[in-house]
Amino acid sequence: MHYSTKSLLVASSAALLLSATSCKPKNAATAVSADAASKAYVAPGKYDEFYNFVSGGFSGQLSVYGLPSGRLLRVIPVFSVDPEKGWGYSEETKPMLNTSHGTVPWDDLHHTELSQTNGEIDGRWIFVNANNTPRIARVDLKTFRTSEIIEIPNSAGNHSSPFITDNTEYVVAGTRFSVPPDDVNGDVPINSYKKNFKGYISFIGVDKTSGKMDVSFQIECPGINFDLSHSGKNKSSGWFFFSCYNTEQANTLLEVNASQRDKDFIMAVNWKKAEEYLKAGKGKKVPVKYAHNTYDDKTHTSSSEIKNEVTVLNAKELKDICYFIPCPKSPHGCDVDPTGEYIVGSGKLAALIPVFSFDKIQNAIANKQFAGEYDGIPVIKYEAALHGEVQKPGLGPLHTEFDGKGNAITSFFVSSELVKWNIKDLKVLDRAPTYYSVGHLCIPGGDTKKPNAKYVIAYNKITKDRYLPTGPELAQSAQLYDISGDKMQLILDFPTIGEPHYAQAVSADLIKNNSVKFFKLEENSNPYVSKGESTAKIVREGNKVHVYMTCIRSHFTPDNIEGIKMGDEVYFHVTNLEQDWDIPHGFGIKGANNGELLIMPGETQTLKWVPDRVGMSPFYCTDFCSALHQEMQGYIRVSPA
Ligand code: CUK
Repeated sequence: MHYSTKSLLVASSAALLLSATSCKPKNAATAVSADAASKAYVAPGKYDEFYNFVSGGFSGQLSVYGLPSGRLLRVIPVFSVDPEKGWGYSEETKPMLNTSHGTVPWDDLHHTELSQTNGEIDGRWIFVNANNTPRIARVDLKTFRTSEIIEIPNSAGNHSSPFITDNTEYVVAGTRFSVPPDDVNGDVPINSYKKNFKGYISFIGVDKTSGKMDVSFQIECPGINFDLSHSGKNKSSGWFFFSCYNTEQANTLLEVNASQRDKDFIMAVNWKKAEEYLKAGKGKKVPVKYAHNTYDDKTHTSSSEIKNEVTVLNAKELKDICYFIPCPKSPHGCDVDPTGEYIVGSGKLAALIPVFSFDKIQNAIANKQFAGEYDGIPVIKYEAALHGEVQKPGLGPLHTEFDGKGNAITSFFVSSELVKWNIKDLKVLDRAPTYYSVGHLCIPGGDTKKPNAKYVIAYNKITKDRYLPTGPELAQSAQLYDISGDKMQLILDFPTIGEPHYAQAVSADLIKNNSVKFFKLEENSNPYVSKGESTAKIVREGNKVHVYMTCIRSHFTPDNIEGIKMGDEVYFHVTNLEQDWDIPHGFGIKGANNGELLIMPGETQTLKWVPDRVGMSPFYCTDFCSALHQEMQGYIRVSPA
């Protein structure tokens, strides 16, 4: 390769980040050990041991892989329309992509967080974030479908989310871009940043039974960027920790480099205390606009509601809910170990990893070991909060997961490796190259109280020379390492969809037996359901035509549709009468300007169609369903108005 590692060593730290792709570990081809294939091999017909939920980055979707095989099992559409699932095409799913800006049919999904009970994964839901138009979605792990999407007000670039408290009381979000609050006119000079821009963190309450979310409260903070976060656990339960950058509050990162300060911050938030202030009426209700969309598995419809108010606490006024802790150069990952005592901040441009102690933080607060204030918020002295530093661990630390045996594994983007180190004595124990430029990493349960440290997976940004060329853009990839022994051992590469950021993995036993196999037809309360072929019909209301249609192997009823005129809006309400596992039907019309449907057994979905010409439009089932699948078809006749 024409890259040189020497240049890395002499480059400035900022340039290091930019030149990340130039670092190619040695022995790329020989790094896999001899028994690797058998370790990743899952025989045909056998199930994988883990589900791996992987963020799809700018695809806006969530992918599901089996581990250790790396087999792609499903792509769950969340924030982007998806023809394969009819997501965002059917009238029933369109409202799920609604926001206060109208329909936003795309987003950038970075982080995944499985719901927890008592700090352990409970297998009920997975939460994911939309980075662009700030939203959080909840995916139901019984159906592997998106059940709910909530927009976050007073935010932009919802990066620091959707991390949860240890009993899933809240999904927490921190804004990446500070912006003028929604209730003031944002039409201000951009260089009035320091005066007008604020950073918000949001606590989105989750109903224990239904999982339904609502924005419980927000905390207004100085105008800095929140990057990542994690909940406390055990002793630090009730606290939340955020990494922050751009503490110089620069409105342009061109001349004033965002990383000019020697130290940015970790922000520690006492959310139990914040709850007390809320109860005591210290919250201020402010007008905002945000969408809240829910999908119902009985009516098979979704509804979207715009909410108008949020309760805000002010961090500056309430001096004891937020504390800053200095953290070297542009902290990215902010990870809490399984005991809840150690908080790891990963400064992207730092040559060390600081590890903070929850006990010491508490001590420092009690004894006012402060180094002054930042925008009215106490700053704890670095040394007072520090457990210690991992020295020379690698270049460009990003994220850390834990093995539950007292060790941490950190990803290094620039030096392209995973590094295992001991939390207590801060000694590096092992390092393994990644191919190349790893971002996030994942150990099953690796951010919970109970990691299952059989594997670590690295999610890489660059795969030059790892896969067959596919034009200018190459697949991004995951790499699976066996970590059951002392040394990390690479056993598998597999490509991912979109750009993988965070991912989580969980034992398949927690999820697989709860999987819904089909929807019960007798429970289908969609307003346009036909529960049998005898109730299929065509109803005209002015220029709207409702076709109540059924499908079952291997025909649609009705399959000859006449009486449609130019200027009509035709709604095909298609009910899949099947009551069997894995027998969806599809519905596509020639020239369809609203995409297609995919209808699960027992479900009703609606395709709106506005004919664009007089003539004959055939339709057919798009999902192979039986030997007579090719016969599953029909005609729509369109006549002049
Ligand atoms: S970020 Cu992507 S590698 Cu958005 Cu969690 Cu760190």
